[in-house]
Amino acid sequence: MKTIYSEQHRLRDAKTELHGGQLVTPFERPSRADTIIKAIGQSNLGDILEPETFAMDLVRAVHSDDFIAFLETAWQEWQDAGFTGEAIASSWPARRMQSRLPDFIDGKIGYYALAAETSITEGTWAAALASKDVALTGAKALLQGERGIFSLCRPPGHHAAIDMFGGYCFFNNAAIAAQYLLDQGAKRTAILDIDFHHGNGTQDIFYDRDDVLFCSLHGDPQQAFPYFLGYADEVGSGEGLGYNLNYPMPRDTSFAQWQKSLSAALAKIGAFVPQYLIVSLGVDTFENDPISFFKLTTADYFTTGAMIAELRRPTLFVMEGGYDIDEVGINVVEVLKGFESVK
Ligand code: 7XA
Ligand code: ZN
Repeated sequence: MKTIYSEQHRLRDAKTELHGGQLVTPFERPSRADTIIKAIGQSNLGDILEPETFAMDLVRAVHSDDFIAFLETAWQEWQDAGFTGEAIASSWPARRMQSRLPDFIDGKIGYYALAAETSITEGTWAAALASKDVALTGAKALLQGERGIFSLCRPPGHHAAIDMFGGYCFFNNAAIAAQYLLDQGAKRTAILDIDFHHGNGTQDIFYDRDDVLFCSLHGDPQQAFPYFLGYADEVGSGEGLGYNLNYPMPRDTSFAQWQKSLSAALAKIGAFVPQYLIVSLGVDTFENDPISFFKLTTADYFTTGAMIAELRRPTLFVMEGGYDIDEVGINVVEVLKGFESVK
């Protein structure tokens, strides 16, 4: 299996994350990708390739123009305003207030942010652009006949909604790749999100559509970020009714329990008969992940990859979360090796 990877991810190197009332070094940091690419290199999985550059039209196909324009200039506007720290939202259009876009950057960032942990910094825009290219290059390889591809996207994407960033995400890499596959002629694409956190952004983008089946396995939003989306009764709307499936699970969920949700989601995906499968691959389901609460072990990731491969669909793995820096690489490699083990 080939890996698509760009060194441009390093441009996303925020110094601050609002966590537990403190500004800490972000959990989503460059060393995550270093660990993963090192493990890939040592694994004999296959070549590591640079991404191509794709047109912004493919980003506009899933994100609004005003949101994209905001991301492009946010850091400059923040600096122009005289703020000396990283750009962090602190005001929102809360209940019974107006969802109007303010002119001033401190208001604008609150309008477009879905949470406050994710700062915008110098280099964030460039890294986000490169990350979507990593996903799109992987999708193009599927079109060219590859059976499985790993797009080592950083920053991640699955929380990024049509017009919101947050949860360490700016562009929704998996959604951009899915839309691209459809635009290139696919009739149906499925997205399986196995990151610990609900893929609220992906759900938002495809909620009223029946050409993308979205299945997300995640920590119960009663207890876990993003808190305000990801419940089992969110099943799609309009033509999309029945094409959004959420599998929230409680604290301390073991692999035995998690695997049941995975089997259920895979059965739904199999019945949907997608031409392509995109996996939002987070390994923050790991037992030692510092910000999550499931109990998967390294060995479980191999089984997970093998189960996904049994669908026998051309599959693009798109990197999302996973914050145990020591183990994130091996856990990702185990998923990919498990996938490759099924012939
Ligand atoms: O998949 N998403 C992540 O891994 C990021 C979650 C961000 C949680 C921040 C909670 N304060
Ligand atoms: Zn996550």
